[in-house]
Amino acid sequence: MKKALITGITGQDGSILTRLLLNQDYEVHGIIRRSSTFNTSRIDDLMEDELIYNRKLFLHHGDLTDSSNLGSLISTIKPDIVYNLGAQSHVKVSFEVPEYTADVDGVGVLRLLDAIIKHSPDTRFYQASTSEMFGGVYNMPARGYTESTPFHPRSPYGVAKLYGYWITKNYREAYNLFGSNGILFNHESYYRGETFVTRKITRWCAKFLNDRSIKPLQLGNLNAFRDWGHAEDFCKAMIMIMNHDKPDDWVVATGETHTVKEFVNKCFEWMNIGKLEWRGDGVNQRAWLDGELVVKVNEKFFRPSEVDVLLGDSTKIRSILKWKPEYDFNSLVNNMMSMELKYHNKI
Ligand code: NAP
Ligand code: F7E
Repeated sequence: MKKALITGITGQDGSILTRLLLNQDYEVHGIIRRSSTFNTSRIDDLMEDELIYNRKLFLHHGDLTDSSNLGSLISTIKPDIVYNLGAQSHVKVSFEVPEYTADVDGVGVLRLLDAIIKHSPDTRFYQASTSEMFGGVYNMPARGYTESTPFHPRSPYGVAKLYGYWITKNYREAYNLFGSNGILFNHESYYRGETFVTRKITRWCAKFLNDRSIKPLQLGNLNAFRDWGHAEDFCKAMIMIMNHDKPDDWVVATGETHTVKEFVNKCFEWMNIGKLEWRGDGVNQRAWLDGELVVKVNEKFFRPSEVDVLLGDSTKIRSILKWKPEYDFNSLVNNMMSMELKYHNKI
């Protein structure tokens, strides 16, 4: 039985990856942060399953800012694979807590790598790198960003993640560590955090269907383009990356890009309650449905510097590892909206 250790197990990707690995008979260990309220809602059902089905899922307190804790976890668990998914992952928030973001998303990677080299050098290491390292319109090839496009991060989050990317490559070259970077473009699901734009929209829509008198949906930059995929497809890519015979860097993306406004329109299409009428532009954009204001821009959601366009070219992982996403933009929205409706009483 293979052992995997996941940082960020309570997050969107951590919880989805855990399900996939348990189904492949892995023993899964996860690092959780101490919190004054429960923070394991995305994996609580798996903990119950673990008792019933005798699956091997173990949670340990820890933090990417605590090297002594990481050292003792690596030396006692000696995992076959570490998936480093833990991060302060919100781009806008990274402008408010830049030093903390650098500590967790940048230096945190170094702490973990160092613990592996000292206590378990044969452990394979996956680093959750991101399309935010590319930074938007800079040098974007026509078919999208590839593994060889130069980086130009546009937020403290992107800059911190770039350190994590390079230190993983450096430990590969310097110590022969099996360390791979998955450079993942945006991926979403019903399990996405509520303050990321897709989930914020689908969640509002489910509430709106239930009560047409709720306040309008307030968003920031409606014109940003994102290459949105489904988190389940992307977590499958992580496993393929770690099962490959050599460490490498991999872009994972759908190859389609859409604006935030298109995402809103698609959700309204799914609800089948009429077409939005958009008026104005920039800060003054608003959308109306049957004469009622339903969407408006609020500048408080703008970022000091924005990544305007993201599009990924994942030819490498598609041709070498035969990865292919099951979801496209349409089926992603369908899946998120139907899950949201299914569980809307719990919102
Ligand atoms: P997420 O839902 O925000 O989850 C982040 C996880 O990191 C949570 O489990 C969180 O714990 C944990 N965490 C935060 N600070 C930590 C710390 N100091 N020490 C240990 N753990 C900490 O993020 P996600 O969407 O699943 O993304 C997973 C990873 O992929 C992240 O590294 C993210 O930056 C990266 N990424 C995501 C995307 C995407 O589109 N989703 C794309 C590219 C890269 P709590 O639950 O206690 O907060
Ligand atoms: O924003 C715009 C916003 O916060 C997407 C993280 O997982 O993916 C994610 O980062 C776009 C941006 O994701 C609102 O300005 C408009 O242009 O959902 P988001 P993100 O910043 O792309 C990357 C790949 C990661 O690695 C990150 O960890 O939508 N936008 N209005 C809004 N964004 C938010 N959050 N809220 C709004 O109201």
